[in-house]
Amino acid sequence: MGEPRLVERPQADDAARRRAPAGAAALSGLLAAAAGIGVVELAAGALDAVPSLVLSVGDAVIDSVPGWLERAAIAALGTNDKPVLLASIALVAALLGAGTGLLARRRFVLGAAAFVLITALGVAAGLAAPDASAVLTVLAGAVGAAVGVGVLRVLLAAAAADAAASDDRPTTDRRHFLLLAAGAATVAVASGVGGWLLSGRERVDQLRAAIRLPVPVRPAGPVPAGADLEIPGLTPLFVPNEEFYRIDTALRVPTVDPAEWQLEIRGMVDNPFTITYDELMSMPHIEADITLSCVSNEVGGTLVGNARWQGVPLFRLLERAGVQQGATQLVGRSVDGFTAGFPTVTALDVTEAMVAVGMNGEPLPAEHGFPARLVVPGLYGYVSATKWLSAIELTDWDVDGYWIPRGWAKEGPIKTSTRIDVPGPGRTVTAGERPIAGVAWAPTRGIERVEVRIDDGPWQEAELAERLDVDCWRQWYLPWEATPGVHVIAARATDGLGELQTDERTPVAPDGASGYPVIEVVVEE
Ligand SMILES: Nc1nc2c(c(=O)[nH]1)N[C@H]1C(S)=C(S)[C@@H](COP(=O)(O)O)O[C@H]1N2
Ligand SMILES: [Mo]
Repeated sequence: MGEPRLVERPQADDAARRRAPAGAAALSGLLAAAAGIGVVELAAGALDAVPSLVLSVGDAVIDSVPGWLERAAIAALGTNDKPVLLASIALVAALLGAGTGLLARRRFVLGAAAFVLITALGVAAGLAAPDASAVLTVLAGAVGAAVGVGVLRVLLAAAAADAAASDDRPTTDRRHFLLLAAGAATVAVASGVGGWLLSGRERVDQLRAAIRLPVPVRPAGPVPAGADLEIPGLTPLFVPNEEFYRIDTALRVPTVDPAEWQLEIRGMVDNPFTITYDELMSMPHIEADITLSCVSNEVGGTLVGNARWQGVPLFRLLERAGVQQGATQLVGRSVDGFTAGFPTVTALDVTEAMVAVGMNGEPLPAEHGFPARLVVPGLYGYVSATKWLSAIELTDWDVDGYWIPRGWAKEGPIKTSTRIDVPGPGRTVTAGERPIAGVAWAPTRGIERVEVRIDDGPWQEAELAERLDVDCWRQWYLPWEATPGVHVIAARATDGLGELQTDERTPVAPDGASGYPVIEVVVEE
């Protein structure tokens, strides 16, 4: 490729040293990095034992970032935290690539060495992935670095030739460089996309599609008419799976083959055992309507959702294992290393606490923990709702789950909360008869009353949707004659024990936000 052309010219290295313009050298380095990364990602997609080095670097960042920063990122970015992290990694990779190009322009070996060093750091991050094969990962990194260095050399030589010839025959040489650059970009994009497609997501979705959930022995029962008010803009009683909020530390959604999956019940138990997916599916299942909330949910926030979950009650598995005295904490462990722990008595007392395999009538979506996760009514997700569950460990209270050393409370009961959904985004309506509507939740206690206050008026009792279950949120609404101007609307809920939610405003850390939601609505003529 281009070799014969180069022999009539000075040595490629000399030309590169003296003549490749800085801009072209930076572009060459960037494209070389992209091509090298693309090839490694292709290998990662094709081979289970080779982790994506880009995602591994992201995992390393997530693991090493201090708790307060991780919290701040979730607070600022919510469920966009992952795309932002990946975009940052891409930006840093692009800058490093461009820098390497500039270094190689002065001395090629230095640029090549920088390339190998950066790749080695990526490989080091990759080796920390749970099922990485050391040999294959190093090999993939070596191939990626070789591709990067090769592309860099070819592009720099072409850029140098272009510069050297810019007086006599600029157009052919420039076209030659641009063609090579376009070729490198194509390799980068095609291999990167190929790697993504091969990465196992497709396979998991196929495996999911083939699964039939068993008929529960204790179904959740029909939803009474009037349990969903169906007011435009009001969050539906059951949030569709595709719209359900997602929060986790997993940059790559774990792709678990249920045929190979096992759940281990171990620790302080008389009869530790493991159970396969088929065995779990053949046990008696229950269904329960449970509202799940993230402790990072701000007052008025969207990190909360309600679904119909199906699975095996936790207490059944614990009965079989025989929980020992002193096993005060139940820790769920994920295939990706995440852990979350809560009091063992909750698992025994709350009969709807389950190892869930179904969500809204479907096998769990990959993002929500396929093939199995924990769902425990009344507890924030960070202490309870372990996705991609691999083990249930009975232990004492000394063990800390993932988020505890990162600044979150050891225990995480969900606070009684309400949210105003309507008037919706923009909070601008025209004058006239307008509903004010929202959802309120206090899992395990239920919602007994919601009150709404408009401006400085009295607290008015809202209409509640038909009761479904104490673990499940309840919609509410208040008819309102909206008059032109700006209005301030507040809401507050009372749980099934008659306790009013606190009006004390607290931040999400360490144990969940509290306070009444307050919105401002602009009413136009
Ligand atoms: N494996 C794993 N499970 C996890 C988490 C995680 O980071 N990894 N996050 C937890 C948190 S903080 C919450 S709020 C819930 C969110 O569940 P969802 O994404 O299905 O809504 O999952 C929990 N389970
Ligand atoms: Mo969470």
